[in-house]
Amino acid sequence: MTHDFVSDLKSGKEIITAWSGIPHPLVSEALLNAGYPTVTLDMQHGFHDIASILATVTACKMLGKRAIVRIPVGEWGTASRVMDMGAAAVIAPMINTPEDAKAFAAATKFPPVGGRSWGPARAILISGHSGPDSYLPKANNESLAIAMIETREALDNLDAILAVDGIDGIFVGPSDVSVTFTNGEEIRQFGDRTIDVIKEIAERTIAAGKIPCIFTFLPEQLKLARSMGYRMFALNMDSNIIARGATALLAEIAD
Ligand code: 3PY
Ligand code: MG
Repeated sequence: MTHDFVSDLKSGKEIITAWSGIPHPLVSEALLNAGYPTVTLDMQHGFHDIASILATVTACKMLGKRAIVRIPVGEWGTASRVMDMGAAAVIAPMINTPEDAKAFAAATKFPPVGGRSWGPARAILISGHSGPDSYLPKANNESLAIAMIETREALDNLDAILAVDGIDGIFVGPSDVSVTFTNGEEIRQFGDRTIDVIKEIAERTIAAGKIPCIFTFLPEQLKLARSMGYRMFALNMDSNIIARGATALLAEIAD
């Protein structure tokens, strides 16, 4: 049985995704073995590419789990390709306008919601459907298109973005929110100058009936976001987790 985190999220449950920028499936395997229900493979700032996505989606399936992919900015063709490879969800950064959101939904959802081109032989295999006739009517509902809100322009357009058919959730990037809302003056995730923005995005996303998601670095940030209503969280990333583990280990033997 493959764990279906998409229906968990859609039914109101909370999900913590591992976050991977190191483009090797063994790293994601280690994180999934630690207990995360899914892993997000980052092609924007992490170093995953199409080859590592293909290999890591397979590794996830081997462990009975599905993967999420964050695509680079504006790469709608890549959104379709990772869906074809069997990603269960796609996160698109820097969605600033309803036009961005429509292009993203068009790449990830089949008609009548979007315009995703047909070619999901491998996605059918990974999703466990018996064939095209079973996959086609379910694919749009069994996948997630998640739009990142990270700028003032995006906040100004939030209601229009939330109204786009096919956009299932909103993902807040607190680093970019800090940089853009302070006009480059500070990088302080969950800082005093942006905390109200983060709260407002959750409220408006929940009011629109969509899934509020966010990146966090620290457990206390995750708990704060949870108190605001967020339901999907990244909690730090593979490279930092390795570095923190190494630092803690070395500290244990230091004089
Ligand atoms: C941000 O915080 O800006 C992100 O994109 C999280 O990865
Ligand atoms: Mg960002």
